[in-house]
Amino acid sequence: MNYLEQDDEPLNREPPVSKLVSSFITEEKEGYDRNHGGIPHIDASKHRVRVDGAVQNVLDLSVDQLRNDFKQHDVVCVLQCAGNRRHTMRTRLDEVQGIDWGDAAVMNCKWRGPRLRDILEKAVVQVDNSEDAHVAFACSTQQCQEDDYYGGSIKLDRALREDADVILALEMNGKPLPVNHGYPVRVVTPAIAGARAVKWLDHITVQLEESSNFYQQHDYKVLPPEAKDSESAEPFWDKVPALQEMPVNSVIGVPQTGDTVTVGDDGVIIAKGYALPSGDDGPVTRVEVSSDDGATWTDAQLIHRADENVSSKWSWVLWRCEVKLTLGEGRRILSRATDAKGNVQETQSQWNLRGVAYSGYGEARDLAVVPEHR
Ligand SMILES: Nc1nc2c(c(=O)[nH]1)N[C@H]1C(S)=C(S)[C@@H](COP(=O)(O)O)O[C@H]1N2
Ligand SMILES: [Mo]
Repeated sequence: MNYLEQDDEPLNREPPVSKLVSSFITEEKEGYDRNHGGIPHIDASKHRVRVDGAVQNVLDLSVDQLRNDFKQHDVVCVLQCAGNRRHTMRTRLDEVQGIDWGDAAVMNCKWRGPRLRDILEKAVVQVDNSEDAHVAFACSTQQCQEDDYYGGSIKLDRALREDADVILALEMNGKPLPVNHGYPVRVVTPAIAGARAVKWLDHITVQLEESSNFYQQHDYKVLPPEAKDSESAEPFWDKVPALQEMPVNSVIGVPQTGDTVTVGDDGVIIAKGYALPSGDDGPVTRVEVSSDDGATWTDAQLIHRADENVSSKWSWVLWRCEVKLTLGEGRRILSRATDAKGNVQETQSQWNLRGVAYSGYGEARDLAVVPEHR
């Protein structure tokens, strides 16, 4: 048994967003944590990832095999909880169910490991049409709050697409995965909601249905507005698709709602934030900022970090922008992002019971603007 112990309480936390937007690559200690159960402590030397289902060769891969028998691939990508920005939906639109995430349930890291497609190639997938099939991931050692293991799935054709960069990550930012982020191996599915990036991965199944796990079927879905409470939501869970790709988004990290900001004679402050592309349509190509409730917009400067041989399409951009504000109380700044395919961030998202995929304009409200020298 490679399952040693499990911390009891699910660890859920996010850093201050002002801190998050100060570094293009999110350091381990600044990364958010999202867990539906305790954190398993796994002995990597005994750990195996089983690959089965609609495959010709069932595989039982050790961590050494994952590292040595397959080409290692680097991906810089955002990992974002589908509940990121839930607090904004809850306070700006209406009450929702779920952890009260601010704007920092997201991180941009460099991940390294074998491509899932290379592993599936070795297993030899046996399905007539990859468009109708799924790849399910599981961590069978993690007892969760709503199910007795954690699991999720993505479409098989996405897993097989070389340019979709789905990997089984063994490293984060050049080091072995930290225990809380899935040591010794997790799935990394660029542009797809964090819920499918299964940590402490021990089982991959090629199958004709989606994962039957609670977190695929009964959570992480954008329910229609008619689903107003748990009871009225019930009939919709089977009908609404599982959330996969996340929408174009941007957030203001500095200043924050309620801050007092100091301006010189020019009335200018520097606003900073991050912006995320929609699904496959990255990178973000434009971020605009407004200090007059959206009447006029100024282009922000985008900060990328090019990495040789690594696609820039999955990562965030950080942005900074000089913004002119008038002295007084109740000032507001807005941000909106556009990605390479022309998807533009919407003013507000539609309310949904679970408060997922919020992507309305970034906003810093109730700013008090005071002069530098009084
Ligand atoms: N085994 C397992 N994998 C998991 C989860 C979990 O609870 N257990 N949470 C998922 C969710 S909802 C998110 S948003 C990401 C969070 O990853 P992190 O904790 O490394 O930030 O992991 C996903 N993978
Ligand atoms: Mo999540």
